[in-house]
Amino acid sequence: TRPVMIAGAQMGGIARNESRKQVVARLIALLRDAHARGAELVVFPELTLTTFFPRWWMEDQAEIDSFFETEMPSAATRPLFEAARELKVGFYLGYAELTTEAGATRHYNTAILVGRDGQIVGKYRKVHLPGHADHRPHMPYQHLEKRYFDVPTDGFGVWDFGAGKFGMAICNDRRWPETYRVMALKGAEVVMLGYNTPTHIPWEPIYDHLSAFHNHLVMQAAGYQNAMFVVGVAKAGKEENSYLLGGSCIAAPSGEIIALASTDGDEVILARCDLDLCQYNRKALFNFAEHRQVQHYGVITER
Ligand code: CDT
Repeated sequence: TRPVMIAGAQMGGIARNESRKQVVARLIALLRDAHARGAELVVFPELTLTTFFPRWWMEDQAEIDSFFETEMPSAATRPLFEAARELKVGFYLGYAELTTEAGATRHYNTAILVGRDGQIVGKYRKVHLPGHADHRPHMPYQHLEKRYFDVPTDGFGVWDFGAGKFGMAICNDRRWPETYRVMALKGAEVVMLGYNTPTHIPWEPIYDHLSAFHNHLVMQAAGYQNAMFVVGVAKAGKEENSYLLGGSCIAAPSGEIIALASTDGDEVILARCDLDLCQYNRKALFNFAEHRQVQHYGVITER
């Protein structure tokens, strides 16, 4: 067996005026709680360091950029990295990244994997950016990921953590089967993802009553169909004028949920994930090399 103790650190809402320092103190408390329960790795949500700012239309670039990090670790986040190293616990952290590439400014919705030594192991930038880029003042709040973030050129990666292979995704990515399959084909045994999902989608309310169902449906199906663990962690509960879905969970290669949050606030969930289960399934029903018929899949990569 290859057990890894994986925790999800769900977070309650983060107020717009909450400082990075205040948020990092919450993250460290969750990290310590998870460590006390035996966690080796803690998954935090998407955009963990601030409120979910794409809900507001902003025109002042300095105001927009105030929600982004230009370095990681920064002065504010270094205590989290130090706590990780002290406790020997790795973590996944979502944040807004402001960077420069070949002289051009880029804004990404980013997640990093930090090893048990407190060093960054890998970085992933959100591929599927949902919402809209235009101002919709008639709605109670916006979802302006298409305005504030760039689609990256780098896609889905897989990194070693302990004895296993780990991939990262972010929120809306979890609804797309390609996300998991690409990483599974690269060997991922665990996909970690954070999310901020309003329970009411103002421009598309037809599925509001099914948001919790769809959240688990996609992650459980992905775990089963790709013979992997899926760790989905919410920023949950009331956040400013929006209500965010909770339901943080760990889905196993069987498709079963083996850890589940029961609140919509700061809460640690934990499961012992035996990564050998992934290899077992991949030698049987989901033996990709033996059973996939790629000659029939071409349309998936066409525009
Ligand atoms: N953050 C994020 O990607 N949220 C979306 C909300 C629905 S589309 C506006 C999600 O897929 O959960």
